[in-house]
Amino acid sequence: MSVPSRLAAFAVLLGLVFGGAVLLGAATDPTDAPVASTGHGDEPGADDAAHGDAAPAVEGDHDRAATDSGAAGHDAHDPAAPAIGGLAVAQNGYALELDRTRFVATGSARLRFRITDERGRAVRDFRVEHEKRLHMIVVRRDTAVFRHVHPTMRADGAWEVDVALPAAGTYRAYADFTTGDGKQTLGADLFVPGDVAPEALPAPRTTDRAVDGRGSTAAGIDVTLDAPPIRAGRVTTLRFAAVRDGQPLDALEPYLGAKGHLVALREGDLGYLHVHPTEGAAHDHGAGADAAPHANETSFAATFPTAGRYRLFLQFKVDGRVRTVDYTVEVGR
Ligand SMILES: [Cu+2]
Repeated sequence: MSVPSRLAAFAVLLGLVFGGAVLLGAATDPTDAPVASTGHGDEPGADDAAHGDAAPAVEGDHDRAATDSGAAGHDAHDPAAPAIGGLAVAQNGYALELDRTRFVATGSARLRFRITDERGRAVRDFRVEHEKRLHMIVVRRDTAVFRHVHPTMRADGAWEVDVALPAAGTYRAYADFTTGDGKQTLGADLFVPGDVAPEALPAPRTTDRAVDGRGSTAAGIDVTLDAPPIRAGRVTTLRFAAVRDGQPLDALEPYLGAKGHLVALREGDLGYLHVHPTEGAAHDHGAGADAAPHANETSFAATFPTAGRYRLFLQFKVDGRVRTVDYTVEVGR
């Protein structure tokens, strides 16, 4: 084949792959509104490739001290101490061991893994946190795909869960759990081979339309984020209010023991922030006292450790269905 025709064939192939990715995106999120979808719909340009397929992000441990407190105990936390997790596959004596890390793009991939201790034995003594013994978050490294699933543990300590990895790319899988040594968040990369069209981070905006587990926005629920200008290292209260047709929702139904569940990820390394609902005495640090007085609101206290952009994924339940909204926020120095 001549060089020009090879190029032409390549261009056609790119077009096919690109079209496929768009179709996949549409299948999981049919919204074409300019919302920060969970996601897809924002132009999947290749301009963001710089971090789309980053190498495994086992970073230095300058933040380790904040999370390395074995004596921290159950859900003990100091809101003033920035804590970021998920950057290491093994930390604090625990390791995340995945049976496999390569998958095909599919609606349902079976993840199997164990949490092991320093002797390589499967850990089985987990504490219930937010109603589950282990939470698993899976995010494509451009944050365009977000999953939150709850694996089940077999008697031998192996965990299993099905998760949809709808398009090619590198994904970060976080295992978020609590043991007698405190809260742990380990992370490992998953690979879905194929042509990747990394999406740019959505621009910051304060309102997003909720997507349900089927990718539908038909419920017409909009959630607005209200927060003061965010500064690195300071406790910030993030308040979310849900409306439908412009009217405040009557209630946010209990989800994982609270009115909402928030995941915050740092752009660049996908560092996983620990954020805490401000509702309920057990979690109330004062910073968010009476921060969520309305039935349609939920709020969290977060300390963003460094300046830059972060992605927020808020999940809540309305009409019996878990719904997700996402945001990009800028954190100043
Ligand atoms: Cu969970």
